[in-house]
Amino acid sequence: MRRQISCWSAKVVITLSIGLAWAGGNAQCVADSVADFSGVQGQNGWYYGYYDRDGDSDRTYNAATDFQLLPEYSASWESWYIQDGVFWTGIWNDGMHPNGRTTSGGRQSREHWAVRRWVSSVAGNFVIRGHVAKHPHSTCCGDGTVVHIYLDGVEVWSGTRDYCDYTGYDYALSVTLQMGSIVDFVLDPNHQSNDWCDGTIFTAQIVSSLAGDVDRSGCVDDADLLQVLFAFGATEPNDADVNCDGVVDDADLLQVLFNFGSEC
Ligand SMILES: [Ca+2]
Ligand SMILES: [Ca+2]
Ligand SMILES: [Ca+2]
Ligand SMILES: [Ca+2]
Repeated sequence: MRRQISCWSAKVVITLSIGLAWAGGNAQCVADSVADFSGVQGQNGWYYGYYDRDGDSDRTYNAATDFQLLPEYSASWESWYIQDGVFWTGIWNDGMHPNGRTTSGGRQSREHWAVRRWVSSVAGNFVIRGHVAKHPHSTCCGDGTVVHIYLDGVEVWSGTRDYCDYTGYDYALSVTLQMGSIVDFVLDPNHQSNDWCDGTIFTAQIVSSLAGDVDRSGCVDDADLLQVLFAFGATEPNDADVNCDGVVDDADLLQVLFNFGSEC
């Protein structure tokens, strides 16, 4: 692969005159719930909250009025929570936990849904993708959980996580975002409101709808290829990290090549 890369590099450098658009951030990977996670509300556009369903008269999640911020963060547990020891409700880098009417460990019987919120800093067509599974620290019990994604208050996707499914599944959906669009990643304890063993991995990436369009010109072409080649080996956040795995390498180059000419 490296031999091919050097050939490509020589070819494109010699034959092309390119105007590169070096934008800040990563044009391919707009947001990542795991990499962006922090103990600061609003950092990188992420907010950590919950929905007090038993305190809501219509028991229907309204993103505009029912979202509340989780008030506490534990640096040692690297997790957001509310009233430790009173509710299980919490959010950490790759997952979350709800609280249910049927609960355990001395927690209060009350239905809370965990809500991880992202406020869009981009506009256009994107893909939201991620993984859902039972958390490895959670034993096999309970009735599983339900995950939802709401875009500007409208549920656009939902899935279930079975009580003992450690393998889980990937999801992906295409969306159109506006600047300031609100995307809520929501975990509810399932219809029985039983939170036993409800620790759930629920990750989210917001990525370009056109893989390989590094400079977001709307087309995958020489300019994108050059940008990947120039950044080859980079491990800091980089536009050329097409597959959003934190490094610019062969896999990113392949995605550009596979999609070369798309939308041009
Ligand atoms: Ca409501
Ligand atoms: Ca449950
Ligand atoms: Ca492009
Ligand atoms: Ca990569």
